[in-house]
Amino acid sequence: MQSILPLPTQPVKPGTSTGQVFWQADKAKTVDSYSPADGQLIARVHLSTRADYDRVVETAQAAFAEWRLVPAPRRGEIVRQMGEQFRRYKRELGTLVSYEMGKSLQEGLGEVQEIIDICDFAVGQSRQLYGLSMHSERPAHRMLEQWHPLGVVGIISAFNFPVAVWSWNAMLAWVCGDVCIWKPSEKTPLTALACQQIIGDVLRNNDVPEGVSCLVTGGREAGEWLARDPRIALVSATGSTRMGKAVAEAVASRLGKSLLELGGNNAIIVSEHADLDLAIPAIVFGAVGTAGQRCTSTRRIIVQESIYEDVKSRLKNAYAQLRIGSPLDESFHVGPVIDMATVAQYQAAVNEIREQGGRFVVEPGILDGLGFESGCYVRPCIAEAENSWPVVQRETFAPILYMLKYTTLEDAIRQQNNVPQGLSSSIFTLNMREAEQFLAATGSDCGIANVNIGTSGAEIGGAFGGEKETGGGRESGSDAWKAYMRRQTNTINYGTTMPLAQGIAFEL
Ligand code: UN1
Repeated sequence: MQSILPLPTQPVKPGTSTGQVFWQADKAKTVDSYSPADGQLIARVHLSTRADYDRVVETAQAAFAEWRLVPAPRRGEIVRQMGEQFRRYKRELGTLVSYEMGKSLQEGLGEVQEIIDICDFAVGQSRQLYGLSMHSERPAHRMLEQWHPLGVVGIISAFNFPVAVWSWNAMLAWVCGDVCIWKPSEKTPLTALACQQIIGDVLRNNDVPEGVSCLVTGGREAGEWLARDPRIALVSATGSTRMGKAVAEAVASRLGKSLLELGGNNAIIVSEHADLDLAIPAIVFGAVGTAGQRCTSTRRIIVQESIYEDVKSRLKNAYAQLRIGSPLDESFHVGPVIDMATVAQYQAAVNEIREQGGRFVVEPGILDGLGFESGCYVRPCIAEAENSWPVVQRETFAPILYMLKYTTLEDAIRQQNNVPQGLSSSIFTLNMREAEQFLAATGSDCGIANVNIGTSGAEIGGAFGGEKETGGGRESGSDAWKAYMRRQTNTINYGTTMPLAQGIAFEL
């Protein structure tokens, strides 16, 4: 399997993308990347030291002073060229994502497609960094708002979307005039380095200042450097709620800005008016895609009691057809989870479900033997459960689907909302009243609410993120770009008098 890609044989250095600045990375310490597909060590990446980090930030700050002067459409043109590079290397990068992270090759390619899509989006956005203009209450005055570049943006990304989530942040931040320091997950450092290489030529060819795109490697500590550092104007963090709370607290204590995209506990409501031919494949892909490790993965289905048994037997049939195996072999539907720690979490959740009295509709299990040597392959399973159980209330990043029952739609919506997280949700119904109730202010409380499609696989054009413990941030499309800029309100007096607002008289 190692021959699929030309993987580095020597430890790789993090740093800036054009390679002009090399960090004195700690040669004694490396971030080791193992493929969950076959358990092999596929790369050693030097760990950034605090001194490296400081050099990165200084270089980034100097780059910001220049980059913010480049006209936004010109910055967009550079991002357009990056999109071309990702088109060129889609197969190679998608394969590496699949190999390093474990998601199926199709999903690895899909992830690179998300990068290409956000590049295209950001190019258009570069000519649409619009501010409003207002009518002043004073005569011969004009009011408007402008959006200016913000500064250095720190991007903390998770293993499950090792490259796409970075691009949602970075491509927008760049057209907005910011510079980026990326700290990828320590579980997937190689895909991050590959991205830096892929855009390196574009940065060099366009004489982009060194430091516009930086990479630091490390775990929790490196994340804390970014969160605590007042030189980082915005910290955009994707990952667990626990991580997000720590980042939010550190950033808030210095009154910095954070953009959080944290855990989900996403449900699909299946009404008696659903078209089950649509619902079943959506549920299965949502629950087992990326081996249940998307923040948008379907974790719960809430099924109307009159069709509950029918849905159960259809899901049993569908799960029986699932083929588990190497993510790089396209005949398999489900690849491994990221590592043994995740397997342990899966097992702990399975035990807890049994202790609570949950019944498995599709049995769990850990696979071993030929093809499963990494120990990271688990069986997607379905358990009949209660929404209130602690195990159902928390996000287990594994392919475990909970089946819940409802009588009235109000009850279904109550169950759907009754979890700490608020990322994605959907309803399957052909009844227009039910669909609208679900989307109403009294309906789903999530950042994403869909009708007749699943919870995962959001397009980049919409604002992506969620409420409650999901963190409230919005990335990607719509007006998410505003988080990467600072807003300035301007009032201009072009008259010959000095009237005060609110009608205040102040005569000298
Ligand atoms: C994530 O899991 O952090 O909506 C992002 C989806 C993908 C992105 C998921 N487009 O499933």
